[in-house]
Amino acid sequence: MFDWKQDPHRRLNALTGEWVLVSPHRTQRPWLGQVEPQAPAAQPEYDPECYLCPGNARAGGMRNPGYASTFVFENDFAALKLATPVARFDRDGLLVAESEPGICRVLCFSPRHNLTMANMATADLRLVVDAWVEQYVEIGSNPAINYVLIFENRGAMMGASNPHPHCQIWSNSTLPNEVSKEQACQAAWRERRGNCMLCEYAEIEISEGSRLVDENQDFVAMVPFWAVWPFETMVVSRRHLSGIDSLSDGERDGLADILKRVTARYDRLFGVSFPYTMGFHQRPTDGAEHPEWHLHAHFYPPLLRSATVRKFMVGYEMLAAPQRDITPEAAAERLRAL
Ligand code: H2U
Ligand code: ZN
Repeated sequence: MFDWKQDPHRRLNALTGEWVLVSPHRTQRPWLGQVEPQAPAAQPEYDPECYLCPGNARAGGMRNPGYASTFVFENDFAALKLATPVARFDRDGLLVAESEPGICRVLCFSPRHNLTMANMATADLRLVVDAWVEQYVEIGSNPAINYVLIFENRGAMMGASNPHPHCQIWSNSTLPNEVSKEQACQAAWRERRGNCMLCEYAEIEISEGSRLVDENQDFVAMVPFWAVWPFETMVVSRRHLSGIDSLSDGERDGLADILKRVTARYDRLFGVSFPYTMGFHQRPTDGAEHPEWHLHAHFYPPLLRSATVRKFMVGYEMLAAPQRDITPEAAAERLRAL
């Protein structure tokens, strides 16, 4: 008899159409590889060296105002710029390049250097949600911009340049790869079944329960059936919404609450400020309605078995397909218990 808890198998990611290899029996293997440095000790409330703290100087000579809640500024090292001339290069369909206009901003969640989503007050996180909505709408209304990606790199392990609570917003005119895969799968689903894929998926997760991590009246958080990262989670709105701009007043509070719940569980898992990359997937801002899109957030945390041992995406992952050891159900059970 095949044992889904123990025997190797692959699972389909319905959102991207890609497969992930699950090898639960490998969790027992020893580790003599790289050990990550322990996260630095507690941070001060204000760091005179921090380029995100209120009143401090940034690179390029700008100075932050003495802000009191959230603060948005144009990224001084923007990866994309609006004033990019149109250009296209194509040599025999093999060497193909295109100019790409865009807008990049940084959003500070709080003036306090030492806070994180997990330990911010829910009312203050709600102000962050409001700022996300405002940015999504404002940047998305630019005719040159068709996709707005809001994402947070948390922790040095995930490449965050600074512990000060902040996220980035990168927006551009074409659909980025990950978004494009999710759009194709959601659109095909809607075409075939006349329904929203993530509405149906969330219902299955709620009724099965084995991968649920947390929930409130507006959102559910689960380790997705097809999770790649050991403690990956996905936060999905209960109501069918194509974008963050359709959240009701109550749902904005609900989003703040679920984000705090999920990140607080993460922090309790290994007793450290948990590193991750998180971000929102939602409808492109190309003016179309996009009923196939269902607002959700992905959390991709790198830690595997302790605060100092991380998952590497190398070898088989780089050359073949992503692979995980601990099952999504086992990961969800641990997060649920915290
Ligand atoms: P990360 O921690 O996710 O790298 O985000 C920090 C961003 O802040 C990064 O994109 C920008 C970097 O370009 N930045 C400024 O815009 N001004 C500065 O003075 C330093 C960093
Ligand atoms: Zn700071």
